[in-house]
Amino acid sequence: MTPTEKIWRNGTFIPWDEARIHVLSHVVSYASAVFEGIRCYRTPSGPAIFRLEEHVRRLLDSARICRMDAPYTPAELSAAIRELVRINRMEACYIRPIVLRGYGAVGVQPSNNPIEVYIACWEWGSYLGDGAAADGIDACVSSWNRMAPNTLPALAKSAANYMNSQLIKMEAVSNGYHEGIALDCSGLVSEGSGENLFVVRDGRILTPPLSCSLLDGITRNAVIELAKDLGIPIEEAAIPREMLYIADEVFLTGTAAEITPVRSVDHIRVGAGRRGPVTEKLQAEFLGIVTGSRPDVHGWLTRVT
Ligand code: PPE
Repeated sequence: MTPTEKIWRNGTFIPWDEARIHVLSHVVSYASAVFEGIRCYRTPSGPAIFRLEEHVRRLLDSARICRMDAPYTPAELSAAIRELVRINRMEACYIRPIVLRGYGAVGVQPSNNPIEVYIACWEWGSYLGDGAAADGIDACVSSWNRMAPNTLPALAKSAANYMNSQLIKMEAVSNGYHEGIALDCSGLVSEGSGENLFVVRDGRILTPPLSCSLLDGITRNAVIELAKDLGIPIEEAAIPREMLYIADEVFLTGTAAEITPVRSVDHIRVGAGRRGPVTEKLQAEFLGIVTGSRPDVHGWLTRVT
């Protein structure tokens, strides 16, 4: 990670190196934080943030689910994010707002710990490796499930959920895969450690519904809209594990991963074992819009300047 100049903290810009917290901050022991991941793209008319409003809304929704009162309005947070990108003179970057419980009392009960908001940005290239977008990645089905309902809130992008993601990812990587795909607690396909999942079979696209313990991904939603634009049938449907082995195409979506094809699952080739035509079409639409070479018909871009 290459540092940028400034980080936004509770309404002011501070130098990157000063964005520190005490080791006994509540968040360190108890993972009491919610966060976002947002991309800003280089376009011919200057840097533009993808679906800023939706990301800010999800951040505040995550905070609400975790009973954290973030003391900023959506408009204030959106303005801070744009200003941060401007101040750091970034053309394209990844933006990470974090709402956390800080230093105060120790113990699970967090009401005497201040809520602090940070926003950082930096340059972040390919999430799943160079060449992943064109060549696809090798994935496995994880031995770790996504969280069961009534354990941790999957719809909240909460730091606590990411120990589950880390376990999925570390297991996958240590076994030689690029990524792990988790099943939900009933054994149905849920999502990747940091991405939503889609399968293509017989010209139809399927993706698991929110009831399968997944993050309501903003890229997922964009892909659903783009498939509709392209006239490709798409639906939310429960996906049994073995569907991954007989799918024509499988791909993952996320802010960091964008749209990444999966070329094998558990060493079983997916389709022809390379990026499929539906995935490629959706990638072209998506990248065309975010980089400004195709019209932003959905109003997904917010210019920074
Ligand atoms: N599921 C999970 C578990 C997840 O972490 C992400 C994003 C998604 C789905 C896709 O959501 P969206 O970005 O709104 O399309 N993962 C973020 C963080 C990854 C990380 O390693 O940090 C991301 O892509 O920014």
